[in-house]
Formats: sequence, C-alpha cells, structure tokens
Amino acid sequence: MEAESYSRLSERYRLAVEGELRSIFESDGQAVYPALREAMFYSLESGGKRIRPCLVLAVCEMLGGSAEAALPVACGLEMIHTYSLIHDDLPCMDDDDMRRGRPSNHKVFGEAMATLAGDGLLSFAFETMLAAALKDRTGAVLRAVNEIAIRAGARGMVSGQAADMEYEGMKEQTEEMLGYIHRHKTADMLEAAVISGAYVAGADEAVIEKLRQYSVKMGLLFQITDDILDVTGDEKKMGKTLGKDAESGKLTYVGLLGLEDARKAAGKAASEALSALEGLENTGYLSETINKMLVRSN
Ligand code: GRG
Repeated sequence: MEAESYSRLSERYRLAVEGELRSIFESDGQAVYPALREAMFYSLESGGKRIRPCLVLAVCEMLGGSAEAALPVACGLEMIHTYSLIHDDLPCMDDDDMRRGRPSNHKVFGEAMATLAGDGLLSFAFETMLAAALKDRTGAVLRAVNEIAIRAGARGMVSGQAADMEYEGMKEQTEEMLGYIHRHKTADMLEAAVISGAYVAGADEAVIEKLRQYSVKMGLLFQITDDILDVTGDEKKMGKTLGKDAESGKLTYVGLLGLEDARKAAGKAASEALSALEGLENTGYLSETINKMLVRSN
C-alpha cells in the first residue's frame, strides 16, 4: 500500500471515530453529570494517534466487514485506552503532568475527578459496545466485546500495569519480566483492536490466529519504539514529558539492551509481525502500520 493511501484511509477512520465519539457524548453522554462529562471528554477529544480504533476499522474492512458495524467497538476501545492514560498519569501511578500535548486530566480537574473520569470512560465504553452487541443477531459484535474485556481487564492491561508498578526500581530486572509487562500493558490493547475488528467481520479461527501473532509482535515493536523515543524523542511531538523512565528506574528495552540493540530488537519484531501476515489477503494497511511504527516520531 502506498504511504498516501495509508494516510487517507487512516484519516477516514479517524474522522469516523471522532465524529461518533462526539455524537455519543451529545446523545447518551448528556445524562452524565456535567463536571464528570467535561473531564471525560477533555481527554477523549485531546487527540492522540487513534491507532487502536483505526486498526479495528481497518481489520474489519480488510476481512470484508463494514466499518460502520465496527464503529461502536472502535469508540469503546478508544474510551478504554483513554481511561488507562488518565489513570496512568495520576500521582499514585506514573505522575505525569502532560498528556497528548495538554495538561493531564488531574492537573485540570483534580485527582478525584480524574479518577472518576477514567472510571466513567471504562464503564461508558462497555455500555456503548454492548448496546451495539444487543442489536447484532449474529453474535459477532459480542465476540469482539468479549475479546476487549479480556485484553483490557484484570488478566490483560491491568495485570501489565500492576507488574510495571511492582517492578519499578527493583534491582533484578530481566527481559522476561519486561516481556510480561509489555505483553499485557501495551500489546494486549493492540491485540484487542486487531482481533475485535476481525470478530466483527466474522473471521474464522485460522485468520484470528495469524492476526494474534501479528498483534503480539506489533505490541512489542510499539513498546520498544516507545522506549527508544523516551530517550531520543521530541517532547513537543510526543505530547508528554520524556526521560522519566530512566529517572524513575523503570525497566525499559533501552535500559536493558542499550539503544543500538533496542533498535535491532525493533527491526526483528517488525519483520516477525510482517511474516505473521503471510497467507492473508489485503494486508496493505497492516503492513504499512508496521513500517510506520518502525520510524515513528510520536
Ligand atoms: C492504568 C490500568 C492502567 C493502565 C495504564 C496505557 C498505560 C497502561 C500506560 C501508559 C504508559 C505507557 C507508555 C504505556 C505503553 C505504551 C502506550 C500504551 C502508550 C500510549 O499509547 P499511544 O502512544 O497514545 O497510542 P495516544 O495518546 O497516541 O493514544
């Protein structure tokens, strides 16, 4: 796929997701207590790359499904991702003042309201996705929501975050530990995006299995490049404070392998992700996502 058509497609997906998020907040969202609604929407509308919801829609279309059917799932996933960023920025977690180029949620609304904004986004996500699942007689959307519940929940992203908190500053840090943390904290949500899109399209298990292998390697690639950018990146482009990982003694791929070997590990993860796509059709968007991730600057 040409870089230009990748950008055009991503733009179409992004606009669809952002339009639908606004419309959800203007309809069902009207019943949310105003100060809570403002705090929830503040983080949701403040940009971000929208990688996960774009992947939901792209995978669904790639497999012959309709992006429209996948839209509530894509929006739900973005709400969950946004909740995780709000909670991650709290002083009791990573204590970050900036996110998506703006002051973090708790810096604007206070810690209590930021905690509630995260809680609100998490439950609103499931409300949104389940409303679509109830209308879908095939069960495809429900399978997608089940996948997201597993990957985003107690045995998925939340376990990754718990392990990350516990291991911070520990003397003995291994690649195995780092693998566990990022398999769950980072890769699970990317896997949720790819696989939920595939479920909405009604994909069979053989396709799902290949896409799972692709997603896990993409998650690894995403995390290694995140760690590299924490050292070499530009704060303006990244929209958050950089260099905090090393400062807080956080386990990272750069800390463990050094910059050069971390770059090599990123290249290896990228080629393994691309290999996982062999045998699938219409994989242009998914391979271009990997190529873009390898050279990303935000
Ligand atoms: C609080 C349960 C809980 C989990 C937090 C998302 C997360 C888990 C922590 C954020 C810190 C971090 C660097 C995680 C790994 C990579 C990651 C998920 C980065 C943020 O995702 P992007 O770059 O963000 O897609 P945007 O803002 O573009 O959506």
